[in-house]
Amino acid sequence: MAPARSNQSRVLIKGGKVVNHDFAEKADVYIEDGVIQQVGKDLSVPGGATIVDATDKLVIPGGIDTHTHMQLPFMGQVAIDDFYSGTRAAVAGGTTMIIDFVIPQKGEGLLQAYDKWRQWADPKVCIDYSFHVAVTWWSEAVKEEMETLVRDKGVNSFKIFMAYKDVFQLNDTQMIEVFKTCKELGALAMVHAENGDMVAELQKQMKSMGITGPEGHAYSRPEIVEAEAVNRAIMLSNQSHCPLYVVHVMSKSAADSITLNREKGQVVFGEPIAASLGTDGTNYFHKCWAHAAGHVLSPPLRPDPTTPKYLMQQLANGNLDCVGTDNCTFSTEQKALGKDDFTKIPNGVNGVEDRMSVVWTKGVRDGLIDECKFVEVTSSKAAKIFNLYPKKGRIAPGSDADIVVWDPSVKRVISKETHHQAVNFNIFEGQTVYGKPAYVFSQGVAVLEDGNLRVSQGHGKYVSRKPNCSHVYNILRHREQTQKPEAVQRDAYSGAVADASFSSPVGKGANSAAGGGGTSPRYGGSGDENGPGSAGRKTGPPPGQTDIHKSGFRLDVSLSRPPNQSRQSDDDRPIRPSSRVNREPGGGSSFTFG
Ligand code: URQ
Ligand code: ZN
Ligand code: ZN
Repeated sequence: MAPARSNQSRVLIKGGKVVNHDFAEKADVYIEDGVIQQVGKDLSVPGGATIVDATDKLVIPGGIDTHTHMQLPFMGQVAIDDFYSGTRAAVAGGTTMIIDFVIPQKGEGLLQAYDKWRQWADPKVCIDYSFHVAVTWWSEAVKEEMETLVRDKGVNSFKIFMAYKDVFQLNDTQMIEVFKTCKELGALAMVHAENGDMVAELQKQMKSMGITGPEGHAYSRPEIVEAEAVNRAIMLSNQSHCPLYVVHVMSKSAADSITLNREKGQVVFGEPIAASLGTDGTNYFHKCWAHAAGHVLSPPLRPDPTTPKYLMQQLANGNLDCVGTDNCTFSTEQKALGKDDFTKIPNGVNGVEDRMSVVWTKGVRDGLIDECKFVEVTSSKAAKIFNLYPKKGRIAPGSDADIVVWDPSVKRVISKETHHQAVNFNIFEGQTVYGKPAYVFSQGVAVLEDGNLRVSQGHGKYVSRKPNCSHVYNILRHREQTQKPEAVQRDAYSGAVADASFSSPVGKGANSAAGGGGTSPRYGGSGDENGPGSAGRKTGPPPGQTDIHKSGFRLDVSLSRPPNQSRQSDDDRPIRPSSRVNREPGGGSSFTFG
């Protein structure tokens, strides 16, 4: 006998305007057992359904926050918003799913870390959630665990840190291994893009200059340090045929790097966050230490006050994709661990509660995006990129009943005094924002009713995500087939070959820039001035060859006419390379000798 269905599981949302990323229409929505059953006008529904009046409101897919760190152990502290307070605050702001991060310590098993994070989250979450997994070290064991996570745990996204030197940071060689593995598994690679070595150097410089306040955080991580890493990560991933998702895009330069690479056909997605859309880095120069430190996250907010609008414009025109928050909150007391040294201020800020209102205010109300684009950047695009669509991110029959009845007319002033987060600071303090949820449904259950929270711990479920997301991989797979490099079939070279033992007559000192030990044979050196073939020989060319160094011509390989070639009138003159510069695809250049 099927259990009696409570009328709670049957809800009819009437009189609203349904807004999806691609279309908006006046329509009613009927939910039963956690799934959207019907969308349309004059619906015929079973008796006993709960009626929700959505007149003058929008009925939108629940927000998806692609980037949170609830109760993250980091920099000697644990983020103060945990999986309960953090997801409760998410509901208050209209978000019905978060994708958080499992971040193993270097050397810690990825599966062990995954299990630990599941144990933290499952009993507490108020809404559905999923996990990205960070790769903070590399070995064959890590590769094997990535395979297991994709096959058995529903993970389809892995994050690399290019910053936090000696803590989470990977080098290029390790990054390439992760990208290759992601590609083999059909998983999306994500990156925290900052040049961590340059950050470490600039941090030292700032402290040597006596700059210990939060302004030092901004000075030590300028935009170029973010943009360089974005460009490098895109090159490394796409050369590995792996798609890339750049988390927390914080600057114009980083956004421009993504745009430029996308125009060249690279597969890269960009995620601005509520913080970079809603405020800026002038706060690091505030006279109140707690205020300035409360804005410390990495990459930092940018002192250029036009950055938020610029990033919103990139969302509007599709150069950037979806909005996360990087919600990783530390109280003022926790931030005060860095009161004398900015490098010790735990990095992270709030956002999970205010994300949707910030995007509505700075985007829709300010005329940069419309309501469909609002749905796209706060929900649908994230669902597509992380292979959740249309289960999540759409109001349509068969989709999960994760629904928000959005009131666009409401106005409020953001404050730590009234927000639902556990943290005692809010980076949007005092800002007037528009738009707020009147009702929120999670799995068809009302978790916010008439503005009142009705959440319960553990209600949320972990959502598995399959690999090989077509939205992410189709073009790369297609390109790999259609643009496969092929060896050129040619007759074997039959001419003379240079004397491999020839050692460059260049003096010892000239090689120090090559990192010591002389130059490699490939570049005309012997790898060591006393390398093979040079024993007992005075410097200079082998017998019968022109001493090119006397003539002022420099070649990095020795050229000689094939022995069978007859002498020519200009034989006593040095051989001048006829050089032609070929522009390689991608803008490099190479010399070929004619
Ligand atoms: O870097 C991150 O994404 C984590 C550690 C949160 N902190 C931050 O400053 N962004
Ligand atoms: Zn990060
Ligand atoms: Zn993060």
